[in-house]
Amino acid sequence: MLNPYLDIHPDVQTALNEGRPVVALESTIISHGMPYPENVQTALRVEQAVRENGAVPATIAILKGRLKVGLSREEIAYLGQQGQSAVKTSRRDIPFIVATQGDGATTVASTMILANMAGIRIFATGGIGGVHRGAETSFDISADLQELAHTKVAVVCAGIKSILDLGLTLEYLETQGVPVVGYQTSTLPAFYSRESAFGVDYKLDTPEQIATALDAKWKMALEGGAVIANPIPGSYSLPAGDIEYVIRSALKEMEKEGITGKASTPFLLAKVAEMTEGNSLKANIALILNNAALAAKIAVAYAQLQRRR
Ligand code: PSU
Ligand code: MN
Repeated sequence: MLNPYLDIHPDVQTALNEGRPVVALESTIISHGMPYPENVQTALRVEQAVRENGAVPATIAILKGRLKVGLSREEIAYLGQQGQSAVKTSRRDIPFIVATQGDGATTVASTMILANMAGIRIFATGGIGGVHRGAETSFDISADLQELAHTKVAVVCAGIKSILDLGLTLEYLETQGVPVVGYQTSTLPAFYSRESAFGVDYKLDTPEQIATALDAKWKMALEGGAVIANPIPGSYSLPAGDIEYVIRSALKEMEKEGITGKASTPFLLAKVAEMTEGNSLKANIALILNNAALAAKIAVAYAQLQRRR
C-alpha cells in the first residue's frame, strides 16, 4: 500500500529499488542535540561518512507535513537553523505534525518509524533515549525503547549516555526483547566513555556478523530492532569521573528549573555541552561519524545477504 504522506528522496528510492545499502539518520540530533552551526556541518559530514563507506544516506524529518526520507542540503540547513524551536517529534507527535503541515525533527523512535515505512533497516545516530535516572518516581522512559521493541530497524549508537540509568535501560531492553550488541567490545560503551560497569548481550567483531544476526532475526519474522553499541574512538573519549560530576550538576539544575517530559533530554544535552566547554561536542561529533561509518558497513553486508536470497 502506498503511504500518501511519505516522500522518499529519488537517490534513496533508486538505491532501495536496486537493493543497494541505505542508512537512515535522525534529525533531532541536528535540531536539539548540537548547537548551530556545528549541527549542520556535522549532519553533512555524517552523510559523507555514509557515502564513503558504500551506502546512501537518508536523513529523516517531517517538513511541511510531509514525511521526508532523505533531505537536501538546504533542508538540513533549515532544520539546523531552527534548532530548539523545531518540534521534537516522537511516535505520538507524527500525525499531529502531519495534520497541521508543520515541521518536525525526528527522534530515534520516529526516525525508526519513517525508516521502516521506506524499507530502510539500518540507522545511525549518536545516543538513544533510555530510562532516566530517577525513573522510579518520574516514570521517564524514552519512547525510543518501545520502538526498538516493535520496529524492524537496527540502531547504531555509542552505547547508553550516562545522563540515563544504564542498568535500568538494559533491564528494560531485556524485558522488551531488544538485543544489545557490542561492536568489538563486551562492555557497554557509555557514549563519552568507551566503557562502563555493564556488559552487552553479544560481542560481535565484524559488520558481516552483525548483518547476519539481523538477517536471521528478520527472516524468521521476529519483530523489533537491535541496539548496536559502537565505542567512541579512543582519542576522543572523556574521563567517566569528569562526566559524572557534570551530569549530576545538570540533573540538579533540571530539578530546580522544574524541567520534565520531552524537554529533559535536550536540556541535559545542552547543559553537559555548556559545562564541558565544547569538549563533549567534539566527542559527540567524533562518535557520530564513527557510528555512520559502521552503520554503512553493516548496511553493505546486509544488502549483500538480501541479494543472495
Ligand atoms: N541522546 C543524545 N543525543 C540526542 C538524543 C539523545 O546523546 O540528540 C535525542 C535523540 O533524538 C533521542 C532523543 O531519540 O534525544 C530522546 O529523547 P527522549 O529522552 O525525550 O525520548
Ligand atoms: Mn522522556
